[in-house]
Amino acid sequence: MSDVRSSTIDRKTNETDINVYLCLDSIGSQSFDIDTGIGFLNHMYHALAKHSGWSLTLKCKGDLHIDDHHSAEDTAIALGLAFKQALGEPRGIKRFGYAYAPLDEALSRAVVDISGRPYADINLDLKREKIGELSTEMLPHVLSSFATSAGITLHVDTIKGKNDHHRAESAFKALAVAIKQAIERTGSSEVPSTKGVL
Ligand SMILES: [Mn+2]
Repeated sequence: MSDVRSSTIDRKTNETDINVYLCLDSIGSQSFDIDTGIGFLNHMYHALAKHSGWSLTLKCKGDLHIDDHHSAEDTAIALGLAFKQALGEPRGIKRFGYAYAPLDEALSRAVVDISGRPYADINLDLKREKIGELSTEMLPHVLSSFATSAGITLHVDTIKGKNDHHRAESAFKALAVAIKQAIERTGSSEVPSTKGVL
């Protein structure tokens, strides 16, 4: 069980051209090369990767001349696919993870189940129209797109916070810490389900 879990995804459509390299087992040797074309989204993916213990390369050439929608959505889909592929059959992992993460006055909670059942309930309650060049409406959409393509159940709630940058960042950090816990190896090779399959 010492092998490193990693994946590469290339996803090209008429709207975006995306390359992802993800390594789930990078604590102590993490590297990041994240360029979605949207600064605040880079910041969120960087926070997610850093606090999950991942190494992440994520490059997107998208149709930002239209708006930020396709680039934000498609990078989340590609990252979810990379996550699912890197994890492979979910044997010998904790499966469940939950965490709270603060950022100054903001506080978020994330609960994940590496269930094979795509479901997301995301409540960030952001007030601003945009943070940097990212429409705030894309932040819950990014998290739910990630959960759907990763095939995980995800609940994220921002509980407190006055500053939308802080609210969003605390949500991604909480998700990161929850995921780090859920994908942690137990040392067994068992599938963590009463069904025997996930
Ligand atoms: Mn920040």
